[in-house]
Amino acid sequence: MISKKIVDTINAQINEELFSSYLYLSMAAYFENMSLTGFANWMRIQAQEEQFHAMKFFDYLIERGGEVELLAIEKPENKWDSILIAFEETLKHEEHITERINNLVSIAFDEKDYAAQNFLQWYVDEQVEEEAAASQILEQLRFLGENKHGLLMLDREFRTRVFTPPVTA
Ligand code: OFO
Repeated sequence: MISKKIVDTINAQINEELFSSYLYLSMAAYFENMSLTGFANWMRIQAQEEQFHAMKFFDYLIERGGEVELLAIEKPENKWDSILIAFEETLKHEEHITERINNLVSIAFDEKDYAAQNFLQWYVDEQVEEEAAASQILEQLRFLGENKHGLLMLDREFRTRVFTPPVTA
C-alpha cells in the first residue's frame, strides 16, 4: 500500500516535470525566434524527455493504486538575455529538480516504502545525467563567449539531437 504522503509528493513531482517540459518548450520558442534552430531542437527534445519523466511517475502511481491528481502548471518565462543565461537557468532548474527527487527518496525512506525507493533510483541516476548535460553545454558556451562562428557550429551540432526514450528498468 502506497502512503498518502508519497502519493501527494509524486503528484507534486508530476507537476514539476510538466513544468520542466513547459519551461524547455518556452526556451525552444525563444531560440526559434533567434533562428537558432539547433538550440531550439535541443530544447524541444528536452521538453519531450520531461514529458517522459512525468509519465513514468504517472504510470507508477496508477500501478501502485495511487490517485493521480494533475495540478495547474505555472507559466514559464519566455525571454532570456542571452543563450548563456538560458542555459544557466537550465542548470539551476535541474539542480532544483535533483533536490526534489532527493526529498522524495528521503520520504520513501521515512515511510519504509522499499518499492518506491527502488523506483526512485532511476530518477536519481537520470538527474546526474541531466545536470551533467546542462553543465557541459554551459562550459562550452562560456568557452565560446562572443565567438559567433563557434556558436553557429554548436547550433548545427544540436540540430542532430533526437528523442530516444530513456532506458527504464
Ligand atoms: Fe525531469 O529532469 Fe529535467 O527537469
